[in-house]
Amino acid sequence: MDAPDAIIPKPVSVTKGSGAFKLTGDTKIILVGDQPELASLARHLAGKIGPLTGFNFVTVKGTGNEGKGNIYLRLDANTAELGDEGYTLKVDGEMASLAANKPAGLFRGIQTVIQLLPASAEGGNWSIPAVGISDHPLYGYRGSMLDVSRHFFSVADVKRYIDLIAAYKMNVLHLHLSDDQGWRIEIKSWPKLTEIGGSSEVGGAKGGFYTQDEYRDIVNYAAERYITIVPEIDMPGHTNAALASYPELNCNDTATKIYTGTEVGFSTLCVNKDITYKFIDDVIRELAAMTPGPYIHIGGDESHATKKEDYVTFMNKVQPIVTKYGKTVVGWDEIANATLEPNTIVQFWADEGNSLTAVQKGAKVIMSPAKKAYLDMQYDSTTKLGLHWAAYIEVDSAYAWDPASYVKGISRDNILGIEAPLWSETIVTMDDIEYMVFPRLPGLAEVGWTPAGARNWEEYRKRLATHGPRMKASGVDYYPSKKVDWK
Ligand code: IFG
Repeated sequence: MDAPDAIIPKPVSVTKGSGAFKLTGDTKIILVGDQPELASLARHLAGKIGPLTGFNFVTVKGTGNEGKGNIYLRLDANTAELGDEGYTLKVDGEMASLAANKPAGLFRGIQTVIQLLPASAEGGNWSIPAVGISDHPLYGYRGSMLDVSRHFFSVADVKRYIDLIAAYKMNVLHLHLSDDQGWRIEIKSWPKLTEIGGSSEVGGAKGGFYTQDEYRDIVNYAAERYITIVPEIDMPGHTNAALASYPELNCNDTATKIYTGTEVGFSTLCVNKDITYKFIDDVIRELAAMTPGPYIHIGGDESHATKKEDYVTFMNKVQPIVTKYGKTVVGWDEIANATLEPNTIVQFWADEGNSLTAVQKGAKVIMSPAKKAYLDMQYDSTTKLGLHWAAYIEVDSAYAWDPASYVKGISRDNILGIEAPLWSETIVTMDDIEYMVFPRLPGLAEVGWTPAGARNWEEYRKRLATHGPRMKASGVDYYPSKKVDWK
């Protein structure tokens, strides 16, 4: 299978030409236009194909008429159908030209250019096959979630994860920053949240947390890859780390114990105390101030220790706190039982009824069905890591579904996009992350990018097979599923 046929996510249209554009030590990256983002995009491209080819790609500003032997980056496509993330790529025997409406589109197109080159030096042929591509995503929200609460992961691990999902054109990383076992983000007005709440994790190791500067570093790193960070503070349930940090947050004014197990549904903030909402206001204020993205996720799942009417009261009081700080609320599907603020987004994970309620209330839905998109689900009963309460999810099952017909009554227009969560009860290292996330994530990225009518497992599995060498070249310790004839 040649490179233009093996791109993941599958582009909207690919026309193969004859010949190829040979990269040499003289190949320049020419910036056409004076938008400031062009330089950092060129640095990203050179940073990827320079080490690969051994060439030092010089970047210069130009007019687009510098002739053959160059790679052109331009932001003048002005093609409505490309939207904010679409791009066109034209490669003939003499040059390559990438164009988009917006910088994000050029960044997504650069991922395609990288996939048109061999994955490693063994490939040896530094030519980009002649091709005409026009491409743009189906959904505007295509993400993954890292649970850094059950087990804490370093800034370096999170940055690596960002690199890995950026290669498949994902544009959101949802960070599950708090839960029963750990509070992972510094809140200056409530310092014990990390001093105490960040001091442990599942299994009792030392846990950890991100200082506000480290969080900003992650946000900036993601933004350079046109990935939006969506921070989650789970509430009113999944709050033991906060309840262990501050006695006053508990209805009985007694701090709970640090929890290092993996049970769920036993904790709740004290819904009837004023200090609870002062606490939430302080947390959301500080979090919003360091989060440029539009969303703050307030969790809302598995609040089994909160009376239903108290849960509704709580959610009706908390949503305005988020919108007051200029952010849009996201919540797990149980939040649909509250009165939803006009723009609140509901993330479907398990209860189809909740998600239908959300749609009936006019909310957009993020599709994260646990039976398809939960990356902590074991591949099969022999998988050493992960859980299987929702399903065993092999590579084909994670791919062969359509968000727009998965729940009767939820159609394309109700869907903001898709997200693949990785819960970390059983996930301890970056290797564990890579083993559970790959090779399922590329398929989920395609579910978010490529229309269902253009997708089928038998065709996709052949493309995925050629990405084995790519994952290996990136040092990704992926699960070698038997469903794929790996190259
Ligand atoms: N459900 C819980 C998660 C995690 C997960 C493990 C949601 C929204 C089971 N809530 O998924 O905290 O424990 O698969």
